[in-house]
Amino acid sequence: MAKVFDAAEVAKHNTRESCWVVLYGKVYDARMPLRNMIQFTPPGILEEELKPEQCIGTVDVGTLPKEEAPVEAQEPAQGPPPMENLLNLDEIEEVATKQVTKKAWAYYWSASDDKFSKKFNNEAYRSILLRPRVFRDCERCDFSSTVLGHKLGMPIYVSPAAMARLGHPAGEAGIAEACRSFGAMQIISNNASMTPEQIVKDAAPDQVFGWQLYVQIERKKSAAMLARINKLKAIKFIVLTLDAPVPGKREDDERAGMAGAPAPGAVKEADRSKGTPDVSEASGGVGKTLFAGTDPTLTWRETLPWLAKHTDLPVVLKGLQTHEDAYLASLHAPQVKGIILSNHGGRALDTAPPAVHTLLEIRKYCPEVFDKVEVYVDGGIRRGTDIVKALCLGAKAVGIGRAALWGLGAGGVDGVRRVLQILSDESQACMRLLGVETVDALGPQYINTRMTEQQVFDGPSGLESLRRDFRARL
Ligand code: FMN
Repeated sequence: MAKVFDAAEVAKHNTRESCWVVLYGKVYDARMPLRNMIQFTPPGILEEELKPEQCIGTVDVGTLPKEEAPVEAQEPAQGPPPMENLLNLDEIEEVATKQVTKKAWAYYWSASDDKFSKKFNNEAYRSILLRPRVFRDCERCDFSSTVLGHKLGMPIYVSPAAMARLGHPAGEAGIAEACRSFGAMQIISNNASMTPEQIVKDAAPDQVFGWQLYVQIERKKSAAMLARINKLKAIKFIVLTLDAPVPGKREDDERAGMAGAPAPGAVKEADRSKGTPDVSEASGGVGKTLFAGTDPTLTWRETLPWLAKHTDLPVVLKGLQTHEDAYLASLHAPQVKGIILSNHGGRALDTAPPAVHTLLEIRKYCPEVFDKVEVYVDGGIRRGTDIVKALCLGAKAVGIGRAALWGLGAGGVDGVRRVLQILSDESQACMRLLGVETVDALGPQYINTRMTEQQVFDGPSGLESLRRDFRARL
C-alpha cells in the first residue's frame, strides 16, 4: 500500500539533495529543486518532468497548510462588490488587492528597482494633451480595428502575463472568455498557468490570439512548444519577448517569496552540511523562479532564422525601447510583421523609457517603420484617453497587462469584462469628444505632444551606421 506522509514531513525535504513535491495528492522524490515551480507551472509540465517511479506515496490532505490570506484581509475575505459598481481601473485594482493572496499581489504589482518606469509609463500619457474639434457629428463611433489583417472588436488587447491562476482560478481561459465578449485580442504568455490548448479551447471562430515565447536555453523545449502552437488555429502569430533577457530586480516579489524562508545568515554551518534550503532560490520570488531556463544569448542574426525553422507564423517582437531597434526590426520584414514597444510594465530595466516616448522617437527618426511593420504599445494604461493618444501617434493596438490581472483578481471573468468595458467606453467617449468617428481617422493632429517631446531622446542616433551597415550587407 502507498505510504501516507504528513505535509510537515514532506516540507522537511526542501533541499537540492532531498526534494519532495506533492502533485495531485501524490508525493514525489523530485531529486531537484522543483518545489517552487509547483504552483506556477501549467498542468502537464510537471507530470512530464516527474517519472512514475519517483512517486513514493501520498499526502494526508488534512495536514496541508490552509490557503494564504489576501493582502488586506483582516477578517475572512468578503466577496467583491458587483463589478458594474466599479467605475475605473483604480477601483478595480483596489478590490483585487483585497481579494488576491499576498504572493499574487506582490508578483502582479512588482516592478524593478524603484518602480520609476512603472510609474512613468502612465505619467507620460498625462503630459500629452488632446485637441478636440467641434461642430462634428459624433453620434456614431466605430471602435473596431484590425491586427495583421484580422478583424478586432476593439484595438485594446490583453498583453502576455504569466500566472493568471495565481489571482483567480479562471486563469488565462477566463481572460479569453472575457476577450471573446468584445472581440478583443489576447496574447498568451509562455509562462501561462494553463496550457495554450486549454486557453483557446472555447474560442470563438474569429477570436484572435498570439502566443508569446521566451526562448529556452534547452532549445528543444521551445521547439516542442512551437510545434504545439503551430497546430492551434486560433493562434495567429508568435510574440518573441526581448526586453527581459535577464530578470529585473523586483523587490516586492522577492520579499513575498521570502515569507517562510530562513533569513540570509540564519542557516547554521552544521545545517549546511545536511543540505539546508537554498535561500537565494527560496527568496527569488515568482518572477525569478519562472525565469529559470530562459536563454539570454538571443541575437538578430541567430534567433530569427532559428525561429523561422520552427514556425511559419508571423513574428511580432516585444520589448523594443529605441528607434534604432524598431528600425532593425523593420528590416526583418516580412518575417517580422509587428513590434510591441514596451518596457515590460517597468519590470525589466528601471528608468527605461515608456512606450509612448519610443513611439515619438520612431516618428522623429524613422517614420518609415510604420509602413513596414505594425506597431503596438503597452505599459501604464489606466484610461481610455491613454489608449486614444497612443492610437493618434500611430499605434495599431494597445495592450493592458496588470489591468487584466486585477480585473481577474477582482471578479474573475466578469472582472476582466468590466476592465475591457470601462476602457472601451472611455476610449469611445474620448473619440466622440475629439470629433473622430473611426480608429483609422485618429492622427497626430488630435494631440499636443510638446511637453513630452522635451523628454524624448534627442542624442546621436545610431541610425546612420545601421543604414550604412545594411547597405554594405546587400
Ligand atoms: N511579458 C511577457 O512578454 N511575458 C510574460 O510572461 C509576462 N508576464 C508578466 C506578468 C505580470 C504579472 C505582469 C504585470 C507583466 C508581465 N509581462 C510579461 C509584461 C506584460 O506583457 C506587459 O508588457 C506589461 O504588463 C504592460 O504594462 P502594464 O502592466 O502597466 O499594462
